[in-house]
Amino acid sequence: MKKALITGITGQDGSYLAELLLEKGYEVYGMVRRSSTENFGRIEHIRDKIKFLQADLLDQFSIISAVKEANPDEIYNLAAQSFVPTSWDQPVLTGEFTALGVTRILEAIRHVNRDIKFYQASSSEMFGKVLEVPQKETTPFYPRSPYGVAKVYGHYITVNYRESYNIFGCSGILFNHESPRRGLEFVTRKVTYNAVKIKLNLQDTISLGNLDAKRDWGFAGDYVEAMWLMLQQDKPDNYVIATGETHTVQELVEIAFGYLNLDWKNHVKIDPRFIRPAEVELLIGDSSKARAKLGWKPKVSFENLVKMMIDSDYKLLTGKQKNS
Ligand code: NAP
Ligand code: G4F
Repeated sequence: MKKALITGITGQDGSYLAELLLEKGYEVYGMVRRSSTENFGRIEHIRDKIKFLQADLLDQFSIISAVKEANPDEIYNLAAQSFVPTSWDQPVLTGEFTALGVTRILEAIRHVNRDIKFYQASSSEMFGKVLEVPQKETTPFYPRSPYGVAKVYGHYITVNYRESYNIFGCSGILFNHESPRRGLEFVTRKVTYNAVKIKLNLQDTISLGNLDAKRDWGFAGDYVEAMWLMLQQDKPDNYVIATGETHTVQELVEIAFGYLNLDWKNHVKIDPRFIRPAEVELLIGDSSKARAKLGWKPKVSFENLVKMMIDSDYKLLTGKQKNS
């Protein structure tokens, strides 16, 4: 039985990856940080099957202890301060978690067992003000937020430990991926959750920022499969994971409100508080390398993803299925 340690197991991706690895027969360890109230909502249904280890990305010794205790075959580093706007408010902390946290895990691998395979959750935010369309593994980076800058560090430190110490480290450059388990502050979930509330007359409007930004949005459940596939290859490498389609925030709004038979123009307000100091205007990924080498491809379309999230939020808010 293979063993895997997942950091960020309480997050969106951590929960889907834990499900996938349990299905594949792995013994799954989850690294969690101490909190005054438990934050296991996304993994409640599988918590009995997971072995939890307390550690924090800021604390080197706790990470070494967790790695020693689990002694896993694979580590998936999904933990991070992952919300881009917060990275302008807390740039130092974002650097500590999202950049240096990666080095702390790699150092634990170097000291405990160099045969552990390592997955780093890199991001399309690294492409920022894009220098090529579509973006692929060789596209130069131009990050536009402290978060993006921190992810560039995490990417290169993973490549560096691969080249310096022969550690099997993979960097997955994942484009935006969403699900009913997405945090409420990210734009997809913000739109689906609040559109349902509007439909139910619980509120009348939703405030958003830049409706023209374009993103390559996929389904998180499809993307965790790519993470696992990367660690099953003979050699470590970097891979772009994306759908190859891009949509504006406005299209997202149109689909979500349209599915609820609402006219979005009556309910959406633009609030400058949600406009970013520097925007990533366009993301669209070329995942042909992952498709050819990993045999990976996305299964859920953008429209079905938005509908899946609306259906889930409707059930969450009413306790009933939405009639189509
Ligand atoms: P998420 O839902 O925000 O989850 C982040 C996880 O990190 C949570 O489990 C959180 O724990 C944990 N964490 C944060 N700070 C920590 C610390 N100091 N010590 C230990 N754990 C800590 O993020 P996600 O959407 O699942 O994304 C997973 C990873 O992929 C992140 O690294 C993100 O930056 C990256 N990524 C995401 C996307 C995307 O579109 N979703 C795309 C590219 C890359 P708590 O529950 O305790 O807060
Ligand atoms: O949903 P978002 O906050 O995601 P963003 O910034 O693209 O970052 C996500 O994807 C990255 C991968 O590219 C991950 F690395 C990162 O961890 C995270 O998961 O914003 C998407 C777009 C932006 O252009 C933003 O300006 O939506 C625009 N937007 C417009 N109004 C809004 C809003 N974003 C948010 N969060 N809230 C709004 O009201």
